[in-house]
Amino acid sequence: MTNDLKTGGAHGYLRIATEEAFATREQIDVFLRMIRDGQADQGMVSLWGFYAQSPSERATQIMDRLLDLGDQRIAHMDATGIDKAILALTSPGVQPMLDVAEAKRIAAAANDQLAAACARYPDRFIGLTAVAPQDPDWSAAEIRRGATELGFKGVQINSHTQGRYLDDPFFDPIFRALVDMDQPLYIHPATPPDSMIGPMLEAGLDGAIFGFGVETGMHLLRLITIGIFDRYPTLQIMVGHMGEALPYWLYRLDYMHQAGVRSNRYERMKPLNKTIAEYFKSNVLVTCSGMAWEPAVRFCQQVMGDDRVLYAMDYPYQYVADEVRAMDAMDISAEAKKRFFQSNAERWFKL
Ligand code: 1DF
Ligand code: MN
Repeated sequence: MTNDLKTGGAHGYLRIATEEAFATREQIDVFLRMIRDGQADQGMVSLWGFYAQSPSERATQIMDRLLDLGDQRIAHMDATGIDKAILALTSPGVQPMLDVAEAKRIAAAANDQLAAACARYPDRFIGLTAVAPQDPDWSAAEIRRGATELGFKGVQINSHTQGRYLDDPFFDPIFRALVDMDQPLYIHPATPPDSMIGPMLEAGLDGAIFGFGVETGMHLLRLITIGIFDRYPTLQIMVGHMGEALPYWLYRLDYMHQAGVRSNRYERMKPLNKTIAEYFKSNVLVTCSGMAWEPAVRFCQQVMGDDRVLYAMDYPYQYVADEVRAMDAMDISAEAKKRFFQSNAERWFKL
């Protein structure tokens, strides 16, 4: 990597990376124990059976980088011109853990560890709260603790929790806490649940290559079509990977949604206050994690507004200096580029 990527904003903007991952040792150890004891779902075996056990260069390097919230991470941010990283406990967080007391203990400890790292590097690290949706009331309290005591700026949930989706009324305390604290929810991908993963796993498509995006896009659509933004009009939900492909689908989604509503085809598909495309312009935020691709970024800016598209690197899973250069070189106005890299993150995370 050459040193042409500088932090400090002399080129006109700070680079704030909004989907950056860390892990804790005890989190990974529980994943490994669950795999060993036959308690892990197929997605966990595929994902963490690989990263936590493979001797390959990708797996060992990523494990080393995930576990570091110190000088190595800062050096890598410096080397790629990343001024600030918005950090979250890596997917699937503690969500697959069957022992709920253990899940809560590990999430709280991860939050404490992240808060300490943010205190050590206050101008470089920003935290998102990890929760254990298995216990929604505890998660609501942890969201409040994150916001009021730890200085965190949002919440990350890694898609489904043991096959349950956030549109289930069971999880409502989480949304109430988010709205009360006025913080965004980042729905980060996870491997699809066993009920969905079969044909993807068979083809090696269960992970970040495809399964992540399909499952997470569906999750956001479930929330929109159940009317989450009619119930909570101020709620903002972020998704990575250029909106998990949903922006590209908006026309068809709205056409078929309206056709379905008019014909009463599904009991739970009710009329909404807005079109799905309109919710994308009022309640959805998209980051370019894993998708440092100008045509996709500009398409999302065009359909959602350029105040709703944010930069992300997805360190350490996609640590590529040339991707930062590609985003720097986008043929958009200087003002739009500053919104993309800096001001949108400042606005929506209230930095
Ligand atoms: C991968 C990609 C893993 C992303 C991730 O978390 C992740 C991967 C476990 O490449 O296996 O966050 N990602 O967001 O693209
Ligand atoms: Mn990610």
